[in-house]
Amino acid sequence: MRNSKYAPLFETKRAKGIAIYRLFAVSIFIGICSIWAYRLSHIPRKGEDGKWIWIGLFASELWFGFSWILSEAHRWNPSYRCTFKDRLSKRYGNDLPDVDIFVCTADPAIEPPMMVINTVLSVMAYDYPPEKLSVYLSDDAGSDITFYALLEASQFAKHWIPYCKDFNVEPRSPAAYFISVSDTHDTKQDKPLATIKKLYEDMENRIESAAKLGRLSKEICSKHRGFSQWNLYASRRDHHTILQILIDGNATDIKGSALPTLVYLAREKRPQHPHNFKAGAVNALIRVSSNISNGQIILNVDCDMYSNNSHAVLDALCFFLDEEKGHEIAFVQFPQIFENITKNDIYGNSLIVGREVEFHGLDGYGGPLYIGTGCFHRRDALCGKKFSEECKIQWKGGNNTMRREESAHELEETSRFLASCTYEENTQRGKEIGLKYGCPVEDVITGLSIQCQGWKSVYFNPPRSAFIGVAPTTLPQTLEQHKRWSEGDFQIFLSKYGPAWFAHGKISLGLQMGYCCYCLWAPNCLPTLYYSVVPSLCLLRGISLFPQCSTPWFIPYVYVIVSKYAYSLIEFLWSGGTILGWWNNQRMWLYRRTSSYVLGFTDTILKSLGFSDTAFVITAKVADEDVLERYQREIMEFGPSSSSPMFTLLATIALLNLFSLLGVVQKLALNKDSISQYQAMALQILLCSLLVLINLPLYQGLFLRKDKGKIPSSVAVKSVVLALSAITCFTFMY
Ligand SMILES: *[C@@H]1O[C@H](CO)[C@@H](O)[C@H](O)[C@H]1NC(C)=O
Ligand SMILES: CC(=O)N[C@H]1CO[C@H](CO)[C@@H](O)[C@@H]1O
Repeated sequence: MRNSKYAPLFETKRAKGIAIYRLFAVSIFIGICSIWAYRLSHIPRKGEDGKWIWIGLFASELWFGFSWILSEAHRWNPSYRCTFKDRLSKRYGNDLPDVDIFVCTADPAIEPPMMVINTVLSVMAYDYPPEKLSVYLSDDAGSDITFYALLEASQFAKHWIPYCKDFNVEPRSPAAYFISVSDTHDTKQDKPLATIKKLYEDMENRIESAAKLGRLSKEICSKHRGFSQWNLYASRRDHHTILQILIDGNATDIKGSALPTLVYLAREKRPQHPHNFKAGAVNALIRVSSNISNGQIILNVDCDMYSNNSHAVLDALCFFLDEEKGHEIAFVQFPQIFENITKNDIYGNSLIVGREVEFHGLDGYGGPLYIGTGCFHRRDALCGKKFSEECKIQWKGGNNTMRREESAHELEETSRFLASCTYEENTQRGKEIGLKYGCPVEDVITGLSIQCQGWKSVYFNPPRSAFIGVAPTTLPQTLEQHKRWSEGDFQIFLSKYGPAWFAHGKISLGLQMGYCCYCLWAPNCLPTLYYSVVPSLCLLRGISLFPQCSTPWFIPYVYVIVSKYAYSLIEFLWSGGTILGWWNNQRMWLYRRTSSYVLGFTDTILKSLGFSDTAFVITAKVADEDVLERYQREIMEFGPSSSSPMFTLLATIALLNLFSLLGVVQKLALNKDSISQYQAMALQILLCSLLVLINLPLYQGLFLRKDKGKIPSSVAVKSVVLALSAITCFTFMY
């Protein structure tokens, strides 16, 4: 018995075989240094062709080498976690803390109410004492249809939660569960299953028809006093606080057991007050929940991510409640897993290397980033408290339960003003307290500042995923998402929280490097653009930029290229990807860098010079049928918003390389003597051919396809003209 008191609730393991990896990394580093040495020692003399071209190439390679060094922070010291839930239950029994769950939604058209309530139901059904669980939905659209859906869900929950517990159902999102049982038939459950499914479908019908109609009938509105709050509602950007406790502490399910508290919140919005997007919504939830349930642990999920594991709360608590190390931990981040990924992950959206490799690496240096969803927070830390040894909470003994005794109605009245838009004026909220404002990736900057306050974070990636969401299904959506991320991360780099200087001395060097890796996504566009355009143009003019096969300088290039790509392939396969998936991922690497990051970079620069303003684009979660069909067949989707400058850029670069390669082939065919000249340029030809090969789907989209997902002809014409004029200009210059 005495021993069990000292048994930890979680364990951290270091990776095996790390020494071999480090030796390998050192060998690549030597290769990179040799490449730099080659560039430096072979700068063309004054008067020779291409001195500036050469220097540009050197700068790019310097940058690539430097980013590679930064990315080693993700691989040098990985760690892995596991939890002991049985010890937790034994030790804490009835003393488990209150947990508040925040679900955020922002637009009923992009995030359908059915999806939202499936997320809500899945987290309400967690395997956790229901009287200690409170679920808050923040609806930034203030949509009465979403409210209606949540009201329906609160009724359905009275049947769903006991059903889940009786039959040990997984996953606990009804939609996902019904899909999963439709193939496996269990006769013992048959009748209850049929009953609950019927209830769900009836509810779905009612909600969908209301959503289709776009408004609620008088009959529905008369059912609940909550609807009267919409009487004064002017518009999505102009309304007072709407707050409704749909399930309070006294409600019970059909079997007489307690239910989790359920709260709907649409914070006040006025056109003259900035609402600060999701960060503003979460901060309003933090305040309102502190008055209603005040759980010391907060789980934050996006409305498109349902819980796939009803024990995830217990997993997270194993970290916070561990007697030895738990008090240092500010947040526990779970990975994002997407169910919409096709087999070969055509848009590289599964981010599996990030999930299986990079975040484990960050964890080894003091903790992963906070990525906005699937994350458990300690309330104190999220509210800006500095870490100190006194932060230890006495979880045992029950004095952490601050549940209020007032009635639901009184609580609503006293909480409402906490969500008003003037409440934050002249306070530290949005700066030091809660999520930070003014950054498109409010989550990352908030996580960084928490870590800078001395807290640690934990990355927990269990074999069975805890949260499952949907990823974008078209190229424009994917690129748009990456634009926002790269822009936000770069803003953090330039801000007063920049991981390179602000964080210095506050977090470990490895973590600083790890953050910089993400924060420097956007400027990556410059060397990548250079590398994918200039060598190909030079090829046309016969300017050689790489060492010949016969010189020893050729070796470091080949070694670095081959070993780096071979390693990345192995890493990708090890993370669970396919070979074609890796190839697609390389393409997306190029596309993101030559489109999203370019726009992210220029926007950030313009913004810091004061020319434009932050916009927050939500990624769509629904798609047309024919778009989905093409997605499932892994055909790249360029439409319909593909008139954006991103696609002109991509197409122009692809065509430039195609023309350059065709030019070389033509010269070789016409003039046999040039073979020896081009032999000397083997690496350059290889680079250009690979660029053409990886761009094949783009050429198809430009010239061969007829469906709606192809690149519009206006973009095709524009990019042909641009590519040809670039080649002509270059020919004149050199
Ligand atoms: C989701 O949970 C189920 C069990 O309910 C499990 O079989 C499945 O593998 C999980 N999904 C993922 C992506 O891990
Ligand atoms: C939003 C979205 O695109 N959802 C799709 C995810 O993928 C499944 C099957 O692969 C589709 O049925 C969903 O419609």
